[in-house]
Amino acid sequence: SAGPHRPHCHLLEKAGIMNKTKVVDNGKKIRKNWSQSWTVLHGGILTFHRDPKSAPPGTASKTSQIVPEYTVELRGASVGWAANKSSKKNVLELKTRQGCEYLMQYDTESIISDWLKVMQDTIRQLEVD
Ligand code: I3S
Repeated sequence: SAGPHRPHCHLLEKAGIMNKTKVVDNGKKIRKNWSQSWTVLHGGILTFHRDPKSAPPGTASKTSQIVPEYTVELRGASVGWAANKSSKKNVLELKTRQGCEYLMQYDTESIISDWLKVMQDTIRQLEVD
């Protein structure tokens, strides 16, 4: 089990490419802006990175363009399949305790299902911590 000096070392980690958009910001509905994102789950925090393609031309090297766009605390969050939130297939809806909502999408169902499972497990684990 996790000792006091190694918090969350038991939490699952995962990374991959995902399509995402924020849809609610602190309780306020905002316009969708789908973009591809290098998505990392680490220590109960989900980080969506900026799409390097959206960076202005001439912005240093590709590696330095991997910058966070949204960081999402999974403690107290909820996630599930989104119903009627998008015309796209395989869409997840992630709602944070702070009142933000994100849609996450990927055409390959097994990939998005794995993300759903790992986020649900993480949220459950954070409840008992
Ligand atoms: O839920 P909506 O408003 O139909 O979402 C679509 C729009 O955001 C659209 O952009 P405009 O704001 O320029 O209309 C996007 O291009 C679509 O991708 C959005 O719908 P989907 O079904 O792809 O989530």
